[in-house]
Amino acid sequence: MRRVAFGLGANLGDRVAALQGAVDVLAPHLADPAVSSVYETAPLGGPEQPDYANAVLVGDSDADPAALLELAHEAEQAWHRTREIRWGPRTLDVDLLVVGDIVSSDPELTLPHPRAAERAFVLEPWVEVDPGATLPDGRRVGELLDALTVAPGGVRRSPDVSLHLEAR
Ligand code: A4P
Ligand code: MG
Repeated sequence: MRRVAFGLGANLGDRVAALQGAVDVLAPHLADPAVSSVYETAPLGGPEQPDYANAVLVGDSDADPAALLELAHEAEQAWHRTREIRWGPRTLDVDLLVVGDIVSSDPELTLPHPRAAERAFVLEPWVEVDPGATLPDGRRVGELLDALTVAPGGVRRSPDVSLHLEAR
């Protein structure tokens, strides 16, 4: 079994429902799944756009990376994700952050996710749900987060909403 982490993001429509929809598609394929709190985050890059809701889902899996990416795309399609503007607003974005210690530079599936290590909206929920998480090169997610300069209020935990895992 390999440790798998998915980054979830939404900034259009019912954002929490979209994140929950992704968890509903992905978590049944993971052993011992766990999901972070929901975070309210300032948009990074792209055009002017609304704040995102972000979360991270982790678990263990034997599935190969291509099958996990396929699941991520399935979850996005369930929310009618359209890809028009790179880094633009989206109803649901599901990124594969790591698949164990697999490293790949394939543009169709780059592992670990090339921008995960520099994004507080990924690292903060990730360290919450999996405090010991590391990248394949051994760097700890918590250390990467400590090394970032995050704009005050850029990533805020939303105490009033939470995602849930289906009873398995
Ligand atoms: N792809 C390659 N590697 C991966 C991977 N590890 N996981 C390929 C997922 N997909 C991967 O993705 C384009 C192609 O990347 C896919 O076909 C897949 O084969 P996409 O999701 O269609 O494009 P995108 O999301 O618009 O671009 P990209 O570069 O993935 O953007 P990011 O890096 O996901 O950033 N600000 C805040 N606060 N919160 C956010 O969640 N998200 C983005 C999107 C920008 N700003 C944000 C947030
Ligand atoms: Mg993406």
